Amino acid sequence: MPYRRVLTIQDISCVGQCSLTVALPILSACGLETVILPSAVLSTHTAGFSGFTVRDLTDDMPAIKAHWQKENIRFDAFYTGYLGSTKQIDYVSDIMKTLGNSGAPKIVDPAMADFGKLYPAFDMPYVAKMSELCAQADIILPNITEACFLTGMDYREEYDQAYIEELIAKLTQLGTRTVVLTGVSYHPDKLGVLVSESGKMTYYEHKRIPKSCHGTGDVYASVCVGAMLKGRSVVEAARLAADFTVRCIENTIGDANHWYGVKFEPLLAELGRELAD
Ligand code: PXL
Repeated sequence: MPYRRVLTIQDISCVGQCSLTVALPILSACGLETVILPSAVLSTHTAGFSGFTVRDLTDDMPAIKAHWQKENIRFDAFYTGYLGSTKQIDYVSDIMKTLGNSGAPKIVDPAMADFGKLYPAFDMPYVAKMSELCAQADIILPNITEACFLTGMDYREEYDQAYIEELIAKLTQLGTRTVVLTGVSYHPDKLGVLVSESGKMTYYEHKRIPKSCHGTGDVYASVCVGAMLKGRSVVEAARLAADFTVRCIENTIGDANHWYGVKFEPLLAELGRELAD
């Protein structure tokens, strides 16, 4: 496999095992050169801590991009996650349009919502901008809540295959060809991921661990991106990421104090071996 350079744009939550503190080690363990562009710096993530600090880095982006351009720095792939503002999404879109090597995929995790609700920092204008970013992406990785916000469909806790297929159809109408929809469950003790590639759907079902852990969306997306950039098909990458995320949750649930993220680090060497050339 060629040595590839990926740019990932998401926040640094200093404490909380999510976003860049998950993406950087995971992509590096996959064997990829990982360049980061922090969208914001927070003292912790926003799901469960109170009084966190936030520094939005939107206004730093144009100068960072200009410097990279002057140095002729280019990327083989882009992967975006939790972003800082609607204005920032325009900058991110411009970076992806101008700093890619030929064929560099644009992979967007529209990290903005879960369990039927937007994260505290976001509102409907942000959702509209994120839909525009998804329209330009080659691959998007929403959960069901995010898919509902992106498409305007009602969020449901209980649903059938027809509902999921309608979600996928509407996501595809946004303009992206490949959708990796996470958190799809047709049985109470099972969970899965649905991959749609130009309308061809593949569902991978795995066991559901009866506890949800924060940060698993970021672990999932990072492994999936890492595996795709290491040459795995989207379906293979989606499976590998699901299995890895399950192992991370299993490695964490015995520790009641560890509520804010998953203990993924002890499993990184295993992931590196799975994706070794
Ligand atoms: O894991 C998604 C995420 C990323 N970054 C921040 C968050 C969250 C989810 O709540 O708060 C700052």
